This record gives sequence, structure tokens and C-alpha cells, in this order.
Amino acid sequence: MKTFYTSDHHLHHSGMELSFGKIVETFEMPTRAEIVLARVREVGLGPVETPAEFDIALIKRIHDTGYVDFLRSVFDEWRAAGRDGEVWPYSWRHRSMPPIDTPPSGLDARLSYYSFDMAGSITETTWRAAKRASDTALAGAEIVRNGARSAFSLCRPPGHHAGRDFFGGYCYLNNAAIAAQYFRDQGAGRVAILDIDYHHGNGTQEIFYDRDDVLLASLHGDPDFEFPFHLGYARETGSGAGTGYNLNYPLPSGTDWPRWRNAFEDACARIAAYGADTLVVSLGVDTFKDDPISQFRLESAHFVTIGERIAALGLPTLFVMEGGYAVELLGVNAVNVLSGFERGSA
Ligand code: B3N
Ligand code: ZN
Repeated sequence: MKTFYTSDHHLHHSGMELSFGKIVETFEMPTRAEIVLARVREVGLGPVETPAEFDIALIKRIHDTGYVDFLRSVFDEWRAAGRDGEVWPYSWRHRSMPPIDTPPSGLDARLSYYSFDMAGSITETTWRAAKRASDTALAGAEIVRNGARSAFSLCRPPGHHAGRDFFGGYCYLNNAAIAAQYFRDQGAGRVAILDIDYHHGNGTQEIFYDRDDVLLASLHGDPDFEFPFHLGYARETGSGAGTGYNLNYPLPSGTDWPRWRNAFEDACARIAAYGADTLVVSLGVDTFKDDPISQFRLESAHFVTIGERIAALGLPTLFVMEGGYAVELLGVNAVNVLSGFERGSA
């Protein structure tokens, strides 16, 4: 399996985050991608290639133009306002306030409008890193569309919390959604996205919620207790033409392998029944038992089985890197999925 990776991911580093009342080093750090890359090389997964530059129009197939322009320019605006440091939002619309659908003019009001949390900041070069992460996803999609059985897009920053016009949860551009849309635009009939990250991909759900050409199946910590909260319940099945094409599997804290695997089996069966011709996997490995911010109990060996089962779906498959913060075993866990897939495809 070919891996797409670019060192441009280093251009994004929030440095810190607020965690349970303390300012700590952010969990979403550049080392993460380097650790996964090192493991790809260690096991000889396959060649590693730098992605080409893709047209920004492909990003705008998923993301709002105003949002994209905002991501590109907000740091300069922040500096022009005489502010040091990085761009951080700090306030959001509460349910007691009326919904708004046009961006306000003030800088902080617009930051609020285009985000849902302050898990990560926007630095001078965040846009560039996010753009290159989307290129990384598109490069993988391109070879899969051209006949490769699979590809691994080692994206960083991750993407599945980013919606059509908002960032949050360390995510700025939704790499998996951009890839899924690329597959559709290149002629794929039915695309499935299987999101196995510990957190609900609220951005991916929002993007495809009313569509029947992209099925989303997501296994995650129940939003009743887990970030990003409020979205990801089983009752959210899609809307309009998309009704029945959004599948959520919220799982309790402490979920172990047998329980997780049951939900996973169901998701795989539903993807097969859908008749997908292409699969995008939002590959997060923060379901691991020692992940510092998550509460499931999967072990390293389980990730191999996951990859084997995904391979058994028999679909052209693009793996897109999302979360995973147990850095000691992050590379092993992520690459175990890919090795399992290779073994299952042989
Ligand atoms: O959820 C958290 C969080 C939870 C536990 C923590 N501990 C125990 C120190 C610290 C933080 N933070 C919110 C931001 C997390 C974004 C998750 C991104 C992700 O992996 N998405 O898939
Ligand atoms: Zn996650």
C-alpha cells in the first residue's frame, strides 16, 4: 500500500490547549505524523510519496468559499488588529440565542461563527498545513480511483470534525469528505465513509447528512458524555434524500473489544448492503486502551483484525488519518490496521 505524506504538516502546531482547567501541550502534535510515518517505513508497508498540489476548487466542493477565505486570511487580520500570539476563538452561540446564517463583520464574532470550540488555534501557517493535508487525501483518492486497491493518506491536521463552514476538534478541512467528493466527481456511484475514530465525526455527518450518494457509518463515544457532544446519537439517520444513509453507533465509556466489534460488524454489514463501490476510512486509533483523552479499551492486536475485516468488504479503499494520541503505540496501532488490510486483501 502506498502512503502519501508531506512534512508540510509541521506548518500547523497549536502548541497548547486548555485541558481540565490547565494549559497543557496539545495532544495533537506534529510528532504524531512522524511516528506513524516511521512505523510505515519500519514494517515496509510500501512506498511513501509526497502529494502533488491539487486545485483549491476541490476543497470548495465541500467547504464554503467564505469559510475557506476566512481560514486563509484570518491570521493576517489578527495581526493587523495588533494582536500577538495565535488566533483563538473564545465564545459561541448558545441555544438561547437565535441561529445566524450570515457571517458577522467583527473579527471575534466571525471566529465564533466559523468554529465550535477552542481545541486548536490558527497559526500563521495553519492554512498551508490544512491545504496540504487535503492534498494528501486527494493524492490517495487519485490512485485508488485509478485502480489501486488501497492507499494511506497520512493527513495532519486531521479533518472529521470540520464541517462545511466551521473548524473545531483540531480539524480545519475535512480531508475524508474532500476525498469522498472527489471519488463521486470522478465517477464513483456510491461512496461509503467508515469512521472508526473514537470521536464522532460531526463535520462529516453535517456535510453529507442530506445525501444518499455518500453513506456515513461512525462508531464513537456516546455524545451524551464525549466530545464533540450534542451530535452523534443513533437517532440521527439523515434527512431528506439522505434519510437512512447516516449510521451512528454511540458507545459507552469503557467499551471493550467484543462490544466495539459488534457495532463494527453491523456497520460493515450496512456498508455492504448499501452497495458502495468505494470506501473511505476515517482512521483514528484513539479507541486504544491507553489513549490519554479517550475511554475505550481496544488493544494493539485488535487493529489488525479491524484492517482484515475492512479488506473483506472487497472495496477500493482509502485510509485517511484522523486521531490517536497514545504516541508510544500510535504508529503500531495505525499501521496494524493497514497491515491487517494488506493481509486480508492477499
Ligand atoms: O476531549 C478532550 C479531552 C478529553 C480528555 C482529556 N484528558 C483526560 C486530559 C483532555 C482533553 N478535549 C477536547 C478536544 C479533543 C478533540 C479530539 C479530536 C479527535 O481526536 N477527534 O477525532
Ligand atoms: Zn478522535
